[in-house]
Parts: sequence; C-alpha cells; structure tokens
Amino acid sequence: MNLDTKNEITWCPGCSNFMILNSVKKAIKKSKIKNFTMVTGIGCHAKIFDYLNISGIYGLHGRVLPTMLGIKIGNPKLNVIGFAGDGDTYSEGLSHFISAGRYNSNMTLLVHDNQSFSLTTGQVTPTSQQGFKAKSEPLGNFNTPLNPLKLALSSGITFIARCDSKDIDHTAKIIEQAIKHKGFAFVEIIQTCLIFNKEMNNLSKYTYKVNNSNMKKAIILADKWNYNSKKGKIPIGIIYKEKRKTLEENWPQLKNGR
Ligand SMILES: Cc1ncc(C[n+]2csc(CCOP(=O)(O)OP(=O)(O)O)c2C)c(N)n1
Ligand code: SF4
Repeated sequence: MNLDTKNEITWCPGCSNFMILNSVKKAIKKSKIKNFTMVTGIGCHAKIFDYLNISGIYGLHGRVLPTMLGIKIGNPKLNVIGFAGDGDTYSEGLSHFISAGRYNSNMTLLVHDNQSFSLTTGQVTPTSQQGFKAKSEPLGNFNTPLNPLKLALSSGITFIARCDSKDIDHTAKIIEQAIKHKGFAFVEIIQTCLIFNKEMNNLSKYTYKVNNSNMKKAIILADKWNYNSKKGKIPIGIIYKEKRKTLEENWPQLKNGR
C-alpha cells in the first residue's frame, strides 16, 4: 500500500508532526488492514490529510469525532482514523470526546498534543502548562491543565494510550494496537511545537514505558504527570484497555455492516 503523496510538506522543519506521520504509515503497513478512511480537524496536525494517501474528510476544527461517527454509521466496514489537535479535541470538541467513550464505536482517534493552538500562531489550550505566556495570555496562563487521560478514563474509553512522538517505533506499535482494538481507541501523542510552546519541547527524558489494563493502576498512571511540571515521570504506552460491546455490535441496524 503506497501511503505517500507528492504534496509539498509545509510543517516547520523539525516539527514532530513528521514523526507522527512516519509512525502512522508504519502502523498501517504493519497492521495489514485495508479500507481506511481518515478525518482531520483544522490545525497544523490536520495538514497530515495532504501527506497521507488515504481518502477521507478534511473536517472542521472540533468536529473530528462526530464526522468519524457519521462515516462509521454510513459504512461500519470502514476503518476510521481521526487526527486532531489538543485545542481541537479538548476545547471546541470536548463534549464529543466524552460521548465517544460512551458510544464505543470501533474507531481510532490520534490527538497531536503540543499544548498549544499552533496554526493560529500560539494560544493557550486546555492542556497548556501554567504560566505559559502566549498571545491569548500575555500575563501567563493561570489555569491548571486538563489531564486528558483522567478524562478518558471517566468517559469510559475502552483503549487509552499515550505516546511520545519522538519515539517513532513505539508510537507505531501503539497506533497499530489502537487500530486493531475493537471499540473506541484514543491515543494521546505528546508532540513538540518548536515555535509556539518551546518550554514543553524536551519531555522525552521524563518518559517510561507501561502496558496496563487494570483500572486501579490506570488511575495511578494517569495521575503521574499533570501536563505542568517537569518533575517526576511521564508514562507512555497503553494506560488502560478493556473489552466492551461496540456501537456496531449494539445497534441491530449496523450489525451486518450494511
Ligand atoms: C470552528 C472553528 N473554530 C476556530 C477555528 C480557528 N482555528 C483554526 S486552527 C486553530 C488552532 C488549532 O489548534 P490545535 O487543534 O491545537 O492544532 P495545532 O494547530 O496545534 O496542530 C483554530 C483555533 C476554526 N478554523 N474553526
Ligand atoms: S507551528 Fe509548531 S506544530 Fe505547527 S508546524 Fe510549526 S512546529 Fe509544527
């Protein structure tokens, strides 16, 4: 499967979106699964639509998940991957994220979390660190960051993982497992923005790998890093997973894949 395109790549040189693109290609090839379609939000992350040879919908900021769900309901046989930003998912699209966990449709969401609204030249998002001086908060962000993993756990998401974009092979392995998971899979990818949130650029040295499916341990793992400090360790890998009936199995209209 040729996943390359000839479109000129306009990400900043060295942006870790290049690494995420690389990991996604590896994961898709390794999975041997076909029939993919993709949905993106709007943002730097969303440019991936032009660089990955998969058809889909270059969607709306904040509306990646409802678009994915619409595709799934229209054709449950498609393997739907969503690419979204942290601003996209945890700000404008937050309610969709919570609902997606409850529906448990068989699809995969990858969040490129650079703790910044980057395409719009750097504003504070829900996961931005306290004190972050950005155009929207010239005095420094006074809010405490949202912890997406804790939100995912309380939203009933059946596959929750975190990756470091700089670890391409590990990220590829996790994305492959997310794609193969039956149910809604959410992969939070730590992604550096070299231009608008430099303070959070060197997180790799704090990471360590985990592979967990126990809820009690997942809560402890999710609590290890608050998206704020550079103290302590950042678990990456599978934080939680469980088997639960999917939307497609629950809705009789979708059972036979139409
Ligand atoms: C409905 C809507 N709201 C806001 C915008 C403006 N907008 C476009 S890109 C963007 C920021 C994207 O940030 P994020 O989702 O974190 O992605 P990144 O650029 O960091 O990859 C915003 C606010 C828009 N295009 N559409
Ligand atoms: S602005 Fe940041 S996220 Fe956007 S392409 Fe440049 S480095 Fe990457």
